[in-house]
Amino acid sequence: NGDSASSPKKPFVPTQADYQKVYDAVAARLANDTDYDDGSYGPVLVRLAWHASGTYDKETGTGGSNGATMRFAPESDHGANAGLKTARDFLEPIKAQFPWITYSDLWTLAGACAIQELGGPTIPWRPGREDRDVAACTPDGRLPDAAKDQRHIRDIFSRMGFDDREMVALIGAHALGRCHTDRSGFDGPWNFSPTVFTNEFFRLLAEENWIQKKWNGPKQFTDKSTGTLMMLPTDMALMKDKGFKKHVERYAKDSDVFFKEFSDVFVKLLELGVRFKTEDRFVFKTSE
Ligand code: HIF
Repeated sequence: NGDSASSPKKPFVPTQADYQKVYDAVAARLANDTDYDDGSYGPVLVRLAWHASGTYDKETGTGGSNGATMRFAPESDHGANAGLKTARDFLEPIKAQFPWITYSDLWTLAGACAIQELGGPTIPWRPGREDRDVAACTPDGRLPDAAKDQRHIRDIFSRMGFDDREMVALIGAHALGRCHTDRSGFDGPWNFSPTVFTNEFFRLLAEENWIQKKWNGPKQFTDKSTGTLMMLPTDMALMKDKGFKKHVERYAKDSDVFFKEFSDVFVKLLELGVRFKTEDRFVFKTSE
């Protein structure tokens, strides 16, 4: 029969082991390329995965992590996406090494990898996203504006299908990374260890004294004790709103609860707008 003759032409169907190889390649690049920002590309990879997913609109089913349409203008030029070319370029050698993975799977896998490699919870992940062309780019204005308040947070994140608790849990990811004046206009990190995933964002938000920063830039807040940390107006809004504040206090007190609830909601974020063929998710092994 023709089985053996035709088998070399069979399409390559990647297994969990193949995706683990992609994970390992991203993790190795993170470990080797430490000459960037605070020593890691991890935070900007998390931001790429989130901005690729957070365009989802549950009413129309448009946007979300399917598509990877941020490869194209106009979406790549949306103000909210400033600086994310750095993250996309970082992943190009990985895409070249594993050409079978879609960009949309790669960007979300890299976000999950970064959370795990920076000491966060495991982020179970599944493949199945398809890349789309420029026609699928979402309109500008779907991602949040940091200058706004709790009403805006609820508007934007309920459009994606999240409730209050999930919104607060997600925003704990601002433990990672920093703001850049040449990207968003804001400046500085949220805590003292911006390359380690912790519940510090909540502890500092709840316990520090935050005052408005005196400068020529957009309105942001700084900690009274050192003047080196920052909070965005949207971060501060979590303390002004009763429905949000109770979760801030819960997460500030209990890192385990935050890790568990963050993992659940980040998995949900990375899957917005995707029709998967499989229920099963992979749990990637974190590097040593
Ligand atoms: Fe961010 N976010 N984010 N964000 N974000 C920035 C940076 C990061 C918002 C605004 C900003 C989430 C929600 C919101 C990360 C991850 C997540 C910056 C600075 C701004 C202005 C960009 C720059 O100048 O480089 C707003 C208004 C949000 C809704 C309230 C998510 C929950 C926290 C969904 C999320 O996961 C990460 C990581 C960074 C750091 C990027 C870096 O380059 O270090």
